[in-house]
Amino acid sequence: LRKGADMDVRNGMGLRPLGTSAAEFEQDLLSNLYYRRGTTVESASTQDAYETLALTVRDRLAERRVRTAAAQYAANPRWVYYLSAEYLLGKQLEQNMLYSGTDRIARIALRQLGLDPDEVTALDLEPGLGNGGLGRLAACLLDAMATLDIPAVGYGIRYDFGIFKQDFQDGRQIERPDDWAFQGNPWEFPAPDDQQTVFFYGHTEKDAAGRTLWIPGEVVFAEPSHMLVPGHGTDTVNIVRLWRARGSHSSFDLSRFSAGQYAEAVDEAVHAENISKVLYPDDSTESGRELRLKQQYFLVSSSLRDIIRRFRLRNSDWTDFPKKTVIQLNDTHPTLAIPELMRLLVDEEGLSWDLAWAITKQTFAYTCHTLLPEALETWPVHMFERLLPRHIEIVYAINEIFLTEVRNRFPADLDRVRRMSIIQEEPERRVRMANLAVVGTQAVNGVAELHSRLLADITLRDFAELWPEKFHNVTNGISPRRFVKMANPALSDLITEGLGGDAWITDLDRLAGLEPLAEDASFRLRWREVKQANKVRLGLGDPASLTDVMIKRFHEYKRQQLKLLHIITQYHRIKQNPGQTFVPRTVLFAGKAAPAYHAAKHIIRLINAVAATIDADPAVSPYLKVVFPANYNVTLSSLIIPAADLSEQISLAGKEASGTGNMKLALNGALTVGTLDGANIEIRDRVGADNFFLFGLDTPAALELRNGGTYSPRAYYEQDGELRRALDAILDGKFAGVGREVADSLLGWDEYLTLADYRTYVDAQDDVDAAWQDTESWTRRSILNTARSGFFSADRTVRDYASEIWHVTPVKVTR
Ligand code: HBZ
Repeated sequence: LRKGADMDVRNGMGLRPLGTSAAEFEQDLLSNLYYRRGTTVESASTQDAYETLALTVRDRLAERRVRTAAAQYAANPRWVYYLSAEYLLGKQLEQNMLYSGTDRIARIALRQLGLDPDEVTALDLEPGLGNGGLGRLAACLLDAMATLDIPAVGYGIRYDFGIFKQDFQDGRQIERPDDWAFQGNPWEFPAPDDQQTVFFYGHTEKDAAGRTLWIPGEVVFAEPSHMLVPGHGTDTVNIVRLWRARGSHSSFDLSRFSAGQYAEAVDEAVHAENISKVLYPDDSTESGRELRLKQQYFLVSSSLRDIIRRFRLRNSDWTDFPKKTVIQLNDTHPTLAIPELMRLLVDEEGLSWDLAWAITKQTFAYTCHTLLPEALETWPVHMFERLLPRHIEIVYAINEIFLTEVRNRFPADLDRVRRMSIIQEEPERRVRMANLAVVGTQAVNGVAELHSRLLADITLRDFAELWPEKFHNVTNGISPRRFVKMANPALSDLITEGLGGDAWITDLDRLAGLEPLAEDASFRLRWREVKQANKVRLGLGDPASLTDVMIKRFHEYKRQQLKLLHIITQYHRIKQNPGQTFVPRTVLFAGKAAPAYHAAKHIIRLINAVAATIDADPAVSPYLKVVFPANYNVTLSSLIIPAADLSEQISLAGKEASGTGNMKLALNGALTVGTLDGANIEIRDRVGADNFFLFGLDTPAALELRNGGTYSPRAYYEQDGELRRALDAILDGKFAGVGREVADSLLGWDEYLTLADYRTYVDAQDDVDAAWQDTESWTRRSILNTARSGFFSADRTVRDYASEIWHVTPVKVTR
């Protein structure tokens, strides 16, 4: 195919354009069923029907994809390459029907063929290739980049097993493998021609000319495939390219084969394929695993070779590389890209070290997603040098130049040099990936205002003192397509009606136009009706009860245990006051704990035990219900978020980098009860303090209390009768004898100051109950939450990256 042909490629190739009517769609379904699945409608299984539907929808985006590739190639623009070990893309079918405008005709066509659209679409699975917020953010940013016509490619790993499936057995979390692509994945385009080779292990040597050679000990192939990333309301269709590990042919051991050891002969190939076998659950106990480091290098090496291949299609001068390329590192997981680009430029391309270093630093940018010091990735030097013997030399060389700069700026400040070194010396030599990421990039950003400030003031303070201009804030955002339009169609229709058009879907600030409607009683009534219908859709029972949701990964800093203490307090109040009425609440938890995170798993088990106790108590259950559906994922979030009245964002101030669930819930009209943490602060600033239930210590107060050395959780326990009662109930085994570990940990050390925030939290919840009783006022506040949350669109986030960090401009795809 001639590159750069800027025309309707189908016509140019004599292909028939795909029709936009239901009848034409039906014809294409039949044709795909026959030619792609080799069957007919009479004998097709539901799986056949599903795959055929997927292909027929996909075909309708293919032409836009071809035109996008041609237009982007012709423009030879500056590209954004997003490197991320995780993507939580969510189900593809519904998205691609929406983005290709085929939702309605596809359903009609299926029915015409005697197929049940709901049964067929139910087979679409979610690729769970990520853990939580970081992975979903990557997907939201790709969506926004395509919507804004930014030439971009996402790079990631095609894990055979995504994030584990969560089940409960006797209230305990158990994990099952997520074999998501077992039946095949119809959304994927294989691209075997672009296969890359990745090396590991071995040693280095100097050749006669003094150049360093890496003699690797293992060779693995990286096989790419991609999924489409369509923009909304534009013709741009970008891609996310995912790599899968394949054993090399040379690893087929012929001598063993000849010796009759047939299966053993492929051992090495099988071993190599483990690299992309499974997504690591976010868990500090995994951080020593060599296979994880191998995964990271596998992603980085194959992606960089692909980026360079693409650069060379239109360019030849290396000094142009940073002009045409910006590589965004999604956390430290892809930070090996920095020494890898140095290696490629110096060892393979023969550039001078200085030129290579200048190019490298200009090319990369780094996004940090944490504040927890223990979450900053480090790797043992001995493991690093065994796996990547050339890269450790390059890291040492980078470190030497860097530390010279530090010494020059801060003479005689040995402690600073020790803190900033890319190599940690004590208690064990380790490579500090965040330090490497800051040193090797032109921009570093946090993901909410507070987070970016704390990065510069605390976590990365030494670096911000050295290079203040490097530090930025880009507040996270979410896709309004996925989390409003698709997740909440009823609310979307009402908004569109209220605003007199659907331009808000790609211009979320227009939601401000809803403000006057908050004063319109009939609009408020319809707003409530939508919320109620969403509760019914979720299947929670009484839609009049206040739906209180806490949906996120389980972590002690997020403080699900604080919510639990409030629930137990409310349980006691109801038990103690028979005959009194209470605001009926349904509390919904959802989320996974890392498999080896025992403290988080104890909290899960206790929630399930409390839920059962309440459920079995007829005096309490009319007013309080706790539900905990298993296996939280993007699909489940899309059902829960539109039904929520109250959003729990109760992390200890200074711990949650941003949060994005908080944004999704506010946009869908939930009011927040929250601390001054992460993006909660920006949400409250925008929706207004009257429409947000604030409680708890702020960051300076939390730091002071924690670091003051005098914090005594037991003192709070002794002073507060309701708190004591709640903890005693757990200690006394009132909830099936479960959860003593949780109470012990809170009374012993309480790392995240749960007991210190208990009283203001319970008081804030009393304010919530009071506010809920004024239905009209609550609805007004709900509407204002939506109307004032347009800022949290991922489109705004991407515009911020584009202007502040990437310096890229759109490439419009025309017909
Ligand atoms: O990234 C989250 C932050 O906790 C959250 O505050 C923020 O909104 C979000 C997007 O910026 N971080 C994660 O989700 N982190 C991970 O999932 C993770 C995965 C693998 C790891 C470490 C962390 O090894």
